[in-house]
Order: sequence, then structure tokens, then C-alpha cells
Amino acid sequence: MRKFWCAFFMFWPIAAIIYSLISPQFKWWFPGPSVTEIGQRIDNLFFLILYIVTAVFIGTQAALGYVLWRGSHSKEERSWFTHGNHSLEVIWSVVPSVILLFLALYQMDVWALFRVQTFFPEQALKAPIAEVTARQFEWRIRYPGLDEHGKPKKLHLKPQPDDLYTVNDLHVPIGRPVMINLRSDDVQHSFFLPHLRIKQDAVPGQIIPIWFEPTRQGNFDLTCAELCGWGHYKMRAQYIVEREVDFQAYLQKLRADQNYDGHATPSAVAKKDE
Ligand SMILES: [Cu+2]
Repeated sequence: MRKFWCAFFMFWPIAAIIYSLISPQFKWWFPGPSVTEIGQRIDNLFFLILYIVTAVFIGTQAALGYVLWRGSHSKEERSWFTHGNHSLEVIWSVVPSVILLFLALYQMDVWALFRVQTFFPEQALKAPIAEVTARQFEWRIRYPGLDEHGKPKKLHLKPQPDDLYTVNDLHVPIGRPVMINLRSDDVQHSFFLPHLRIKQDAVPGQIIPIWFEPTRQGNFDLTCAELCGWGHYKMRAQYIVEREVDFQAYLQKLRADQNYDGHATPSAVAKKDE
């Protein structure tokens, strides 16, 4: 029976390691490489921590396995305790502290670039492209109105009469850093862009800026990563990275649709506006 328990407790860590090793092949891992440069740096930090944790995991499980294996072979040998062993206690206090301190200092520049507004690219900080408001159970997106050349105006904190609205469909241009203002209408949600490695809580009463500079065009997931109520699963939206001209064309179409009075065709309304 002792041998059974020894094998039982060793099976699970070995299974966990095998599972982790085969996960990338079966796509149970990240949804592809990050679409932003800062996302790649976050991945590097993740892997650094993963390697440290894996080394500690293998070390502690091997020690556990050794103790179990020895105990399963001899009934005479008594257990031994290390309680009060100062050298051991100093080692397992100091080593994790040094590792944590190293990680805290090592990741500071990525954290600052990602979260601290004074480190945001000025171009993004100056002109937020949209306000994203999480609510049960959708993402409401407000773009600023367009000027006479069809270009977006400045986004105001308070809604303006010519603002453009859409739901669950966030478009951003490629080739420059852009910023959005994140809000919540009701409870706490979490704005999650897995392909960009961005996850930020939307907190009621707060306006939280987030910036990104996607390097690849495409259609990516935007989901809620905070259990926010019965319809949490419905908060799945799309995040579209497109060329600047396509982005502006999208806003112009949004304006035409919004101005459509239900009778004339949208193009006729656009003509009448001119
Ligand atoms: Cu939510």
C-alpha cells in the first residue's frame, strides 16, 4: 500500500509536466504570438517566471518523491523533522525574497510603459480614439464625431451630439499608438484582449486609459474576464485592426447609418448633409 501511495503522489506532478509540455502542440496555450511589441515583452516576463516556478516545482516534487520512496521501502526507519533548523529556514526565506525582489525590479519598465500614464506615447495620450463602456452584458463604444473632411474630431469626456456609437465592435487603426478610455456603467468588468495580452478591470466611477500599438491587421477577440453576472458569457466582442483609411471609412459608414432616418437611403442622407 505504501508503494501505491508513493506512485499515486508522483503520478500527478509527472502528468502536470507532460501536460504542460504538450499543450502548445494542441493549441491549449497562448492564442498565437502577441500582436503588440509590449505584449511580447509581457510574454517574456511570463516565461521567465514560468521557468523559475517549474524549476522549484520539479525540485520540491523530486524531494517529496524521494521521501515517499524511502518511506515505502523501510518500515523501521523513523521520520525525521527539520523543525527549528535555522539554516534551512534562512535559506527558504532568503532565496524566494531575492527572486521576488529581482522580478519586481526587472519588470518595472514594462509595467511603467503599460500602466503609468507619464510613460504612454504622447501621440496616443493626446487623442484617445474611443471610449469603451462595459455594461451588463455588452461593450458600448463611443467614437468622436467627424469633421468636414470625414476625419475624427477630438473625443470629449462628456458625450457630444455628433458622437458615433456602436456595440461590441471596436475598430482601431494600425501603424500608430492609440488609446481608449475604459469605463463601466454598472459592476466591475474586465477588458481582455488575449491576442494583445491586455487585461484591465473596468471600474464603476473611474475612467481608465489603455494604449496599444498593434503590429498586425486582423480580427481579434475582445472578451470580459470578470464574472460580472448571469450574461457574462455574452460579453464577447470583436477587436478589428485595420488600415487608417479603412478605419476612417468605417467611422463614415457609422455616421451614415446613425443619421439614417428610416426613409431615405443612407447615401441620400449623406448627400443631403453636404
Ligand atoms: Cu463583464
